[in-house]
Amino acid sequence: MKPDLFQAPDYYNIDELLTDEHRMVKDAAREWVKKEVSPIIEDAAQQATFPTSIVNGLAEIGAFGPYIPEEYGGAGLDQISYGLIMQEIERGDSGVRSTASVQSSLVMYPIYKYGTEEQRKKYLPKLASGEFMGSFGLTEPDHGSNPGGMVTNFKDKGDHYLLNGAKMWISNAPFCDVAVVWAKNEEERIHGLIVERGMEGFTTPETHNKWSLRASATGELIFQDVKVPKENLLPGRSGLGAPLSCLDSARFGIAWGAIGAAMDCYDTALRYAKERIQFGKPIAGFQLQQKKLAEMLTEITKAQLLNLRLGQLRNKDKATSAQISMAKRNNVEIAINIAREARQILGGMGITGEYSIMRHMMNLESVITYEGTHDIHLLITGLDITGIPAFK
Ligand code: TGC
Ligand code: FAD
Repeated sequence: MKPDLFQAPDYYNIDELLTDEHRMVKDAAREWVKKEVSPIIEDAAQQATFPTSIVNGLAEIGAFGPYIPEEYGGAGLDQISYGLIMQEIERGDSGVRSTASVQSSLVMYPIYKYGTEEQRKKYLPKLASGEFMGSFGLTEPDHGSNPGGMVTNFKDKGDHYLLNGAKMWISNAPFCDVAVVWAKNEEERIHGLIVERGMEGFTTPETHNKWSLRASATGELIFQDVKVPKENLLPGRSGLGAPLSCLDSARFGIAWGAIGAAMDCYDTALRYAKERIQFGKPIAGFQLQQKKLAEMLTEITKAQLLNLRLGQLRNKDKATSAQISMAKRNNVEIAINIAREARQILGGMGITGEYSIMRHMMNLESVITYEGTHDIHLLITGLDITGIPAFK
């Protein structure tokens, strides 16, 4: 792969709107990605392996629990810092950002928000340091967009719960030490349970042959009569709203992350277009290529502003789920379109692993599907503006 010469586009001087702490956090993550992710990520993706060597670094830049309070091992940062870290990591690779998103928003967040003090103390510091890796089990083979229909269930057996069922498409599953699993009790009410590797009857087979997110490990969570101690239930909230509130946090991180991937594609295409000579001049001098580059930068700039405003609202706890959906949907769509246009600017070179664009493009096919598909987010906006649900 070519050396990482990334220069971030910032057409509207958005950096000026950030605090010193935001800039410090962003720069540290950017430098770390250049040094530790860029040199190894193409090989990891080609070989379809999760690069375990980056776990410690992710913990050091605060990517595991950026907004979790420091007393539990988190970085104690605000939502904009969280977004900036996700943006920089996904600039390197969406799969690496996935690992951080799941660990932070889908494992640490529910334990912090809905767990007991004992659960927080037991799990959060280890998750923040990367000693423990976590996964989040909501999706099932027959229940993806409609998680409320889940059939994974647990029964009260007096001194423990007995868990049965299966989750599919689970990021980090093959190597997770703990899984936050959503299942129905005997009254059909959804609860979160912390399941630990080593519990009898709990297995995590890996999903192979993916053409997307190849540097992220995906798998299943299978529960066959797993005895889960009663103290592993998350008592703070039940019902579908509990896992969906975790998705709000993860979707917010994706809205920022996708812009990172888009920025990398734009920057790569711009540099290539200035250097590549055809018909006696750089292809950047042709109007058709300028149209592509100008439109990419316009969309990136609009999405950066959307993210910043959403971050300000999140900092005041005022962002609605529907606002987060709009940003996730818009930003992933513009990122995937930018990746496709950027790939064309590179011509044949665009399909090789010499450049990051094709990898981003393939990764974004997962990003536009997970955490709520593109169409589901549109329906969430539709519901918000009309008051009429069109899901069923
Ligand atoms: P609905 O009846 O609308 O809602 C059920 C209850 O939930 C409440 N609620 C929310 N609460 C908090 N945050 C949200 N975003 C919420 N959205 C809804 C709602 O108020 C209600 O509460 P209550 O008290 O009245 O019961 O539910 P529905 O069954 O009609 O479904 C709505 C729909 C389709 C929007 C929802 O199911 C949905 O978002 N589906 C998409 C599923 C999804 O996003 N799955 C993601 C799995 S995790 C993942 O992909 C991780 S990838 C990680 C990575 O690698 O980066
Ligand atoms: P389906 O729900 O079957 O949808 C298929 C198509 O039908 C989509 O286009 C969808 O938009 C459309 N559709 C569905 N319902 C409607 C409707 N009401 N109206 C209109 N169109 C509709 N899940 C987890 O729980 N944890 C994870 O860590 C996780 N990681 C993932 C990692 C990867 C790489 C991938 C690909 C997925 C991951 N997922 C995870 C699962 C992901 O959230 C689901 O794939 C996603 O929610 C969609 O579910 P589905 O694949 O079953 O598609």
